[in-house]
Amino acid sequence: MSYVDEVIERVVEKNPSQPEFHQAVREVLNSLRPVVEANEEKFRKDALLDRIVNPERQIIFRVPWVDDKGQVQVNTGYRVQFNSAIGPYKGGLRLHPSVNLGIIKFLGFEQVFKNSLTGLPIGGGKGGSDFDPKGKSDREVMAFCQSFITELFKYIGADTDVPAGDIGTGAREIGYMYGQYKRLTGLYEGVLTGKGLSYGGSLARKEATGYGLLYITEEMLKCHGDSLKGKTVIVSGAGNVATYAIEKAFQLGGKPVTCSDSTGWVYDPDGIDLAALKEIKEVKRARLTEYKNYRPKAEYHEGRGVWSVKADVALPCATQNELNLDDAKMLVKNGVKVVAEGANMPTTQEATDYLQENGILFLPGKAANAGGVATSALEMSQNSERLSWTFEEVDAKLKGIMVNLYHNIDRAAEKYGLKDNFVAGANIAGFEKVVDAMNAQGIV
Ligand code: NDP
Ligand code: 2IT
Repeated sequence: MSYVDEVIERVVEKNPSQPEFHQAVREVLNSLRPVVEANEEKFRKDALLDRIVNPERQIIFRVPWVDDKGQVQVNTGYRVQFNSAIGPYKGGLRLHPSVNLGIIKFLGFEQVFKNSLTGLPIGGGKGGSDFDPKGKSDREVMAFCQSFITELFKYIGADTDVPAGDIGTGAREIGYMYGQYKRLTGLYEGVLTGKGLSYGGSLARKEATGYGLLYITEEMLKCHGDSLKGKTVIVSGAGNVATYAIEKAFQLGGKPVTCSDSTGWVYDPDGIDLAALKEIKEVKRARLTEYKNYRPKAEYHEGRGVWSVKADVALPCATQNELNLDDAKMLVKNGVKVVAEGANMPTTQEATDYLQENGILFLPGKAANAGGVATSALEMSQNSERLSWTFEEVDAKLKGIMVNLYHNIDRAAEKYGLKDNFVAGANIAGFEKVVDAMNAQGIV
């Protein structure tokens, strides 16, 4: 049996009930076959893939807090410090009831390669909790965040592990966590990114993931003799990534016509009303059902359905496995040319295969959404030098990183005779740098 198959088998056997982790490992290792098989004995002897799929450290802890009725609630907290070969662990904190160890491991594993692709010195990690911020008061969210950090502060630091936002963790949560970290340690340091601008945050971090997604999509289109101008864009999600993907899509001359949340979706043929979306989600923290109050002509539908709308470009920006094989078939039938993942692993493996087999230009999340973590690394740089760069400076750097990243994955795919297979290109290019650093540092 090949070394790749052996490792996949071991991962499945040793990590039962973690289907998302298996899925992420399978996807990466399958596309590494040409690299590994060219030097299989060395990879096996050094147990390189075994080391890559085993997190350096996994921390699981109790998070007790008191709700507004005086009832004690208990959640589980996680931080998976996956790989520090190229820098301190870096990656977001997800707060969502669906969080479990397998979800955090899939995200941490993806993060290792994504962070490598940014070209910046950041290793991979991820964390979070099964806490659901939805419907909680500010005080309850603060109580949870303080309790969460009261345990996690022992394991993080500006030069060791730097968490940030993800689903359910935005500026409010990062603020409460930062305050508690500072109180416990007495350190005013860049231990978290996505901070508010008044206490060490970076301009353009909020926008970075969505903007970066559109920068890389535009660069890919440019290299294929096309552009976003005049394109109809369908977007899922209505959170941080989706909102700023919609904003940049407009700025580049596209027309985003959909967005969605976990209860329903909006189709606005005139283009999404961005001001309304921001007010509903960022200010009121409300449901998309409210969108019709702002735009009576728009359609609101319960459930899912964004992928049924005819468009040129599809941007899944909500969560994992939200675009399945049936959706992929619908996209192809409707003439979609590009799918670029704003979320982490939003497309199932079967759907990815179908899209690629049908000539869709497919940009995987670990490349397409790397602008967020890249800008987090820029926030770390600003914190280290105790300076703040302008929005324009950060945005220009972000754009440069995404353009370089595109060419890097494009070259890697071409090198192995896989032109336009950006899944393979991203996995190979991300992997090569991490492996080089691991080899140089010996068996650690
Ligand atoms: P937010 O919490 O800001 O928004 C998430 C959005 O997705 C919401 O509209 C939410 O709807 C929807 N959603 C979440 N879970 C589900 C679900 N199980 N089913 C249906 N809809 C769901 O998160 P972000 O925008 O930050 O993150 C979105 C994706 O992008 C995630 O995959 C994240 O890992 C990834 N990502 C985020 C980065 C960042 O910088 N924030 C960077 C790179 C990737 P509702 O509010 O109803 O739950
Ligand atoms: O998935 C991701 O890359 C993020 N949630 C952002 C991580 C970060 O450290 O900014």
